[in-house]
Amino acid sequence: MATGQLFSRTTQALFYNYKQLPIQRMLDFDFLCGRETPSVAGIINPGAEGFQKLFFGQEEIAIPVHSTIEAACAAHPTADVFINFASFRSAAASSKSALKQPTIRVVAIIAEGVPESDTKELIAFARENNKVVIGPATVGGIQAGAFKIGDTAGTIDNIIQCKLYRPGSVGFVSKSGGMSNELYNTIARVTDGIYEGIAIGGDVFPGSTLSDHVLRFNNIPQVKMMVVLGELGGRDEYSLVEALKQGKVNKPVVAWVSGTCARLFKSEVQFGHAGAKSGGEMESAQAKNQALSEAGAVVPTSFEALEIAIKETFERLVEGGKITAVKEVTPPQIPEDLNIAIKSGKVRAPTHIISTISDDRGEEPCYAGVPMSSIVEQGYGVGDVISLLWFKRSLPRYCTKFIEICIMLCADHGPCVSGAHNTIVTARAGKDLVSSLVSGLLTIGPRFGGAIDDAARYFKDAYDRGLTPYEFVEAMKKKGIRVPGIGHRIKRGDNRDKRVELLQLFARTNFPSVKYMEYAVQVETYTLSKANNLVLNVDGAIGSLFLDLLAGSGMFSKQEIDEIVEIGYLNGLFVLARSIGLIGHTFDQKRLKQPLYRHPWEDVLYTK
Ligand code: Q5B
Repeated sequence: MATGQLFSRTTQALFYNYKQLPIQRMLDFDFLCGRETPSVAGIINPGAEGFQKLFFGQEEIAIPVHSTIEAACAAHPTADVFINFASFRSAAASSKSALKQPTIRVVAIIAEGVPESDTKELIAFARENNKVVIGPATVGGIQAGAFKIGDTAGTIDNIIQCKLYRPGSVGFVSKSGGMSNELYNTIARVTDGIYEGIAIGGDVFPGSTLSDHVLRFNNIPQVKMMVVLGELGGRDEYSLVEALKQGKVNKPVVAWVSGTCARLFKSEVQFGHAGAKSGGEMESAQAKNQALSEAGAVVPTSFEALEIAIKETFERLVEGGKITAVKEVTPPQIPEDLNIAIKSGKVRAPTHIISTISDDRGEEPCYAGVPMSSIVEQGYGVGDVISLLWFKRSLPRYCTKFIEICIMLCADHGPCVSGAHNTIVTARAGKDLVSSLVSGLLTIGPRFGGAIDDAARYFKDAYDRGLTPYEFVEAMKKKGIRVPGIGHRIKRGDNRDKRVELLQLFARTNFPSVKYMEYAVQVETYTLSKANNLVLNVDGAIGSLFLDLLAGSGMFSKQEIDEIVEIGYLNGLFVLARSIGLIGHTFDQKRLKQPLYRHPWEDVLYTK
């Protein structure tokens, strides 16, 4: 690298704090310039490690993510630029750590509001160790056709328009990052373009100054002229005045200090940057412009005249044979991101999922079109939420109340049932909540709790076909199928299940019709005549009563009822309800610090 040169086409950076967009913009710039290697070698994301997928042209690449600056520098010893996207709170500490790394040569600090005392310390450390700090409060910088810091120069369209994908002959340094974009454009219009552009940042104490960069540009053979954009406030421009006076700069400098309007204000004015404050006379834009002009810089009469001053200076250099025509290249097309192309209507892409029950894209999530705020404000209960998410409609209050009763009654049935037993054993094996819960849930099926759907299917079919309970039960027996919803391990004809009685009472009081449930009761009367344990169980009660809810509420077409029964929605009630109990059993075992469960030998029949 030539003296003064900060970057090249092979420069690689470490990027501190994962920010997808500026990193992707750097990689897009690389691709545009025809770089062979990505300019971001690694990302430092404090506390996280792994890889981050990003695009390099059309190809996806995995950029290593490191949890510490030290680890990143050790892994990428040739990456000598540190781009610091830390917040103002941690920018100073992380920049200092980076400057201490022997591999890091340049540190760019993007954050605004870094305490001045911290910046001064960083500047002193960088000077002692022959390192360069750009910023704080900077957008960064760019070497055309070679390397770009973060968001410098904005969008790809702007970079192409400003011809920043290939080097020109102008070295540009500015305090303002925003104005840099403006000047990249101007310079591209009236010269052969930028060689390197740096925004030093608008703080009172910039890590590197306007004159630091002008003197550097003076040593870069490809830079034939310099453009400097200063601003009112501070005395940074006077170090450039001194350098010019001392003859340290032998290439033409076109300069403008903005903020001449400050005089129109009666009192002191603070402009956008921390350092841009109309202070004493020496710090005024007028005084600085005059001093620069007297020192030999080309200083126009106004900002509007800056473009013509740059143009004339450039043309003089061309006429004097100091600048040879730049070889124009056509940059490759950057593939457009799919989401941007879709938004602009340029392409269409098939979706992979259809969803009809909820939408979280708007201001607030909606369940079946009902916004969350309405659910809360209108006092909806869990039964209403189930109506919306399972049945995609708001059901009448007696229906949602029935759903809630089902959930409350089925939430638990003691520690001895299959599901609770599995959950308890799993929790005692030291497994976590989800594992304990699912091991219990997995027992729900045709024998335990999961007979609601089949009960609804068989009772509906038998009732709709007009079968007598006798015909129905005997036909099932012939097929070798146990009647779903009938029978219980502990409940008997003389020891009814209270849950069934409560559900029946609620439905008889509130439902317009309970024809399916009455049919199930007649089936029970017949099965009880065969054996005392063949009661209508909780699954059978819910299955038959849900048929009544579907048929009697007037909210479902016949086709919809058939579909609900066919798909099998109703076991969901038991699954949902029993999850409450199984979670409780998990907590109970953990709270009681129960040891690993081992089934006693005495309880196993060992036989051949
Ligand atoms: N027999 C539930 O059986 C159980 C018959 C039948 C015709 C029937 C059994 C069954 C259908 C599935 C069902 C939900 C396995 C139950 C629940 C949630 C729970 C659980 C809890 C909670 C019980 C004795 C004789 C045999 C059988 C005959 C039995 N059921 N015939 N239709 N349905 N039901 N499940 O007591 O001639 O001697 O060979 O499969 O609805 O899970 O609390 O525990 O909240 O957690 O073991 O309430 O009924 O009877 O197998 O010894 O049979 O009756 O064919 O006849 P058992 P078994 P035979 S609610």
